[in-house]
Amino acid sequence: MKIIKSNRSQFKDHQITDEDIFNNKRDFLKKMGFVGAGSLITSPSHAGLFDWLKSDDTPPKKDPEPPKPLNFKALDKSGFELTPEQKVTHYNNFYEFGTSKQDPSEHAHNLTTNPWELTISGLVEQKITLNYEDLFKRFALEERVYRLRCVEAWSMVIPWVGFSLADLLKQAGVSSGAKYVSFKTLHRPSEMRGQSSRLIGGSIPYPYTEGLRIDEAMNPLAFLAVGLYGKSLPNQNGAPIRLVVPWKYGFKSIKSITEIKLSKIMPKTTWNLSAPNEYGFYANVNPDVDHPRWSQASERLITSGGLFDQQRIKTLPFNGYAEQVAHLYKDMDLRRHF
Ligand SMILES: Nc1nc2c(c(=O)[nH]1)N[C@H]1C(S)=C(S)[C@@H](COP(=O)(O)O)O[C@H]1N2
Ligand SMILES: [Mo]
Repeated sequence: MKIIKSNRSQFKDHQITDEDIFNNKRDFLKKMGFVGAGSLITSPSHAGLFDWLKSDDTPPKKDPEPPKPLNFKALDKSGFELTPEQKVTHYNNFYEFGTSKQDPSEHAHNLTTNPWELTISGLVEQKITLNYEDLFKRFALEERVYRLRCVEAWSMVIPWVGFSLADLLKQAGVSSGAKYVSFKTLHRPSEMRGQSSRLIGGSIPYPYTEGLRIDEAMNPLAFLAVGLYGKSLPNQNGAPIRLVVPWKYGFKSIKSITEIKLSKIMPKTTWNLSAPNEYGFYANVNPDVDHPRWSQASERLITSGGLFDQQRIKTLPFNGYAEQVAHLYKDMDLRRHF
């Protein structure tokens, strides 16, 4: 797994042009070893996410110190092929819009993402409310390529844009009693058809909620994405802001977040509430613990091939990020805490 980190501060603030973004992106793709990456990069005319960089009169604040490169290790020597953007945005799980893989791309355009409010509250030193613009301006954006491994045994390799969850939590200030973080998706049945019909949205309780232990949340891999493929997130992928926890099954990576709350007690989470014997709170990717109804030993990697002509690869403990996160669970029985 190649993970790249690039920081907005390397851009020359508001002087940047779409062409610069384009070239910069090509640079990282080259560094990542994606040869012939030309077909993968967004064309300059689609760099919507970064439009504010040009229009902003006041240059964005620079990081006080340059970000330290994280010691991410490649999963294999050749690196995985990025999943084509068309598949990342048209094969989705977002039950608020329907339970089939095509439902989100067909129905999520009705979602209003601007204006947006995200609050960080509970056991924090200072409650924070972010509006739509804050999501793109307040933190140094970086691109990270992570593999998303769904509990249904398929995976994709996705170039996200966003910032570390830890950056946000540090701004709010974690109070000493805080042990867990919970996340809530927007609840707006008028725009999310699955929230008002069990036939469409399945039998899970809404709003969708997820949670992490505080040390998991502070791990540098835990990421808040506001974009993918160099553009702001399409609604079906969780606009305007969603969590990405690459060492856990995809259902932990909650979409369209409006609320983040720090607490002393372990929060209830949507899939665990609906089927506690199938979906645990931790949900760490683990090839040795099968889902009660299927094996987790391998996965279908969604690449540029046809839907039924995909690469079958071995599933790795913690989805290949063991070096970065295994220490978080060193005293735990991972069969019991699945
Ligand atoms: N609010 C919400 N978040 C969600 C889901 C959902 O149904 N609702 N599905 C989850 C599941 S099961 C997966 S695999 C990922 C899929 O993300 P993607 O569609 O961007 O690939 O989102 C997760 N986040
Ligand atoms: Mo999933």
